Amino acid sequence: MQDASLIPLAPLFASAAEALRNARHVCVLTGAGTSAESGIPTFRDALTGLWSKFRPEELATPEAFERDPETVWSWYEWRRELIRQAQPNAGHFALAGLARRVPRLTLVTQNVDGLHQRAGSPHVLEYHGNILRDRCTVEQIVADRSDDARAGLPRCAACGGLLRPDVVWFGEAIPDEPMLSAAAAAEDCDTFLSIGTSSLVYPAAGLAEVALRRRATVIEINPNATDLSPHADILLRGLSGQVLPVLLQQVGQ
Ligand code: BV8
Repeated sequence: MQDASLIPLAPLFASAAEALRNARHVCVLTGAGTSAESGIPTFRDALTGLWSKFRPEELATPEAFERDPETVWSWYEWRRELIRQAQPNAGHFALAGLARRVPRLTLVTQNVDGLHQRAGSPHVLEYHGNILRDRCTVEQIVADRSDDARAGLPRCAACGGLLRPDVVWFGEAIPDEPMLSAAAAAEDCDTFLSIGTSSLVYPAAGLAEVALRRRATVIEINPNATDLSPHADILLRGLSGQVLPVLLQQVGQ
C-alpha cells in the first residue's frame, strides 16, 4: 500500500475487497468529494470567494433563477469553466475499473460534472442532472443555444425561450429514469458503496438507508464522518482518489 496513511486501514481494505469480490450487484453513490481531487470544489466549498456570501438555496433553486437569472447563470458559468478544465482523477478511473471487475455495478452520482463518464464509467445515473447541458425553460427539454449574442442570457435556438442548466435544483423532483433505476439498484444490491458524500441531501441520501434495510454490506469512503457513518459496515477514512485504486487492486488479487 503506497500511501502510508492507509496502512492502518489494511484489515478494513481486506474485508471491503472480500465483500466486492463476492458481490452479485454493487450499487455506488458518489458525491462532490469524488471530484475534489480533480480541483472541483465540493458543493459547500463551491461557495467560496466570490460566492461565499450566498447559501446553496440562494443559487440552486427555481425561485433564485426566477428572481435573478443573471447571478445564477454567472455562478453556473464559473463552475462550468472549472469543470471544463478538470480531468477525472484516479478514483473515477478505479470505479470504471471496478465496473469491469464485478458481475453488476450501478453507479449513481449526485455530481453534475460528467467526470465519471469521462473516466469510462458506463450508464452513469445522473441523479442531479448535468451542468454542461442546457434545458429550455419553455419546452423543458435539453436544447441548443441560439447564437444570437444580443440575447444576453442564453436562449433556446428552437423557440427563443430562456435556457437554464440541466440540473435538479432544491425543491425540484429527481428525473424519473435515474430516480427509479437508482431506487431499484439500492433495493437489489448486496454491496453498497457511499463515496465522497455528506449524506445530507435527499432523496439521494435515502438510497443508503434502503440498502441498509435490505441487509446489503454498506461501505463508506470519506475522510470525514457523516450521518451514514454510524450505520455503515466498513469505514474507509481517506481520499477517494487514494482509497479506490488500492481497493480495486485488492479486489483483483
Ligand atoms: C426535492 C444539483 C421535492 C445542482 C443538487 C428530507 C429531509 C431533509 C430535507 C429534504 C428531505 N427531502 C427533501 C429535502 C429538501 C432537499 C434537501 O435534501 N435539502 C438538504 C440541504 C437538507 N432536497 C431537495 O430539494 C431535492 N428535491 O426534495 O424535491 C419534490 C418531490 C417531488 C416533486 C417535486 C419536488 C433535490 C435535491 C437536489 C439539489 N441539487 N445539485 C447543482 O449542483 O448546482 S444537490 C448538490 O448538493 C449536489 O448535487 C449534492 O447532491 C449535494 C452536495 O452533497 P455532497 O455531494 O455530499 O457534497 P458536500 O459538499 O455536502 O460533501 C462533500 C463530502 O465529501 C464531505 O462529506 C467530505 O468529507 C467529502 N470529501 C471531501 N474530499 C473528499 C471527500 N470524500 C472522498 N474523497 C475526497 N477527496
